[in-house]
Amino acid sequence: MVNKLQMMRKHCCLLFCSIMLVAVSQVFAQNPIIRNQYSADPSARVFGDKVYLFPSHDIFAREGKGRIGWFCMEDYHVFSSANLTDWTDHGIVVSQTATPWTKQDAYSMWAPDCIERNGKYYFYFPATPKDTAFGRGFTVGVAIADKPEGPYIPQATPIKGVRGIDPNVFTDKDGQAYLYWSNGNSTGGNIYSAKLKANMVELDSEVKTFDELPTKGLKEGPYMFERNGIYYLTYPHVENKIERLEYATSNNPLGPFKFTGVIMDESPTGCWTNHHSIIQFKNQWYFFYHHNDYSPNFDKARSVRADSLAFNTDGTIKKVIPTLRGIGVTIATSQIQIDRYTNLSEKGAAIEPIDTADRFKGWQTNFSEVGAWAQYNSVDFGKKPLKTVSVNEMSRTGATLQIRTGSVSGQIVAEVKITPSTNWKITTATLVKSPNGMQHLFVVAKDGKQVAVDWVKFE
Ligand code: FUB
Repeated sequence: MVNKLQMMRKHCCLLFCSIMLVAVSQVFAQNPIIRNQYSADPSARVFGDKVYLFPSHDIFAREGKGRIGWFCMEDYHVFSSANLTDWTDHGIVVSQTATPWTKQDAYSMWAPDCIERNGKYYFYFPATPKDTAFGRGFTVGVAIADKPEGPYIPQATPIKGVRGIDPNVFTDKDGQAYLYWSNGNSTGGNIYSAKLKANMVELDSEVKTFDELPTKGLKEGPYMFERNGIYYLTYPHVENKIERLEYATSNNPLGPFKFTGVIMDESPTGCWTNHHSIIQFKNQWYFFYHHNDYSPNFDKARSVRADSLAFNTDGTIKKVIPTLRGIGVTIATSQIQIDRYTNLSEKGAAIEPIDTADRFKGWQTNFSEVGAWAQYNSVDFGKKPLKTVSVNEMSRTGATLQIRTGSVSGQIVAEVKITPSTNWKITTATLVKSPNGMQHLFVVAKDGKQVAVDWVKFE
């Protein structure tokens, strides 16, 4: 009875926190796409006319709370977006203290997934069970909701027969659902799968081990999808020193699979893990993954990114080259963060954090040479003429920036004359020509005097 009451109290508290967060949290486009907290292991899903994102939630361990220097996660948030530019944080949906079977102080709520079946939403998550009868290490549980943003009610016990992490659920065209997961260590380990019963919380077959995948080096984070009759089993794998994202293909969701290629190379700056999901939304394929953008010195505090993905005519996947610009259209009247650039001149333009003590404040673009530029693609100027452009800037010497569209030498939209200052300020200039429709934006240093730009906005 006491336990039941405690659980109810925890659920109410969670619901209250979630409602509070829904009211205040809106996060924006470009990479990383989640900008109000650390986020990792993104599982993106299309439900109705929105994309929902179910990531892990990295926090920092400290004395008595998790293992210092290691992954530390106590809950999950869900995010959604209708345009892939504006992301709404719906708050905490599942936490270790509100789940009956999890070890309450394990901080091991690793990579989750979510899937819809018959109007119910099934959220799968790995965690350490408090009762070793459910297995040692990690197992996988389910929480169920009537709406993608919750509230989710965790099942009393984890799924029987699953040992490991990184659950992923795939439903085939015939309605059969499959659970995939991984279990391993730095020297190896494997990816597993089994059919799920229609209730989505019990296995319905023997567990299959994908022994045909590369055997050397850790494999984890499976993500399965089907396109034109090809089943793609995609997964992070340590082929060299850190994880890269690979895929294997088959004509059956349970294999056998044939290693087919690499989707994303290892992080050039050394983020050890990567973890991804792949969706098609409004006729475009997207690739969600993570990188330690806000925590360059500690790669267990990660952030979700997204880029477009494309296929070759033979069904193989084109390698995804990570970008800062990411996905989604940016409205010209919003604050355009040009530090999330599409391209940057080779010399005289550099990106730096605004505040190294608080990376969530974002980045700035520093211009320091004549003709240096930053290119930012897919800005929607709409149909109505715009009159001004404002630049949030700081220049000790004063400087002149040109705002152009199309190319570095394209139409000059405005010249912004910046006066010297040691503080951030907003300088506004009148447009000489109002762009319309979708344009690529260029910010060019006309005189090469030092100037830092936070954002650019049209009105
Ligand atoms: O986020 C913790 C673990 O790191 C995930 O479960 C793995 O896939 C890796 O990203």
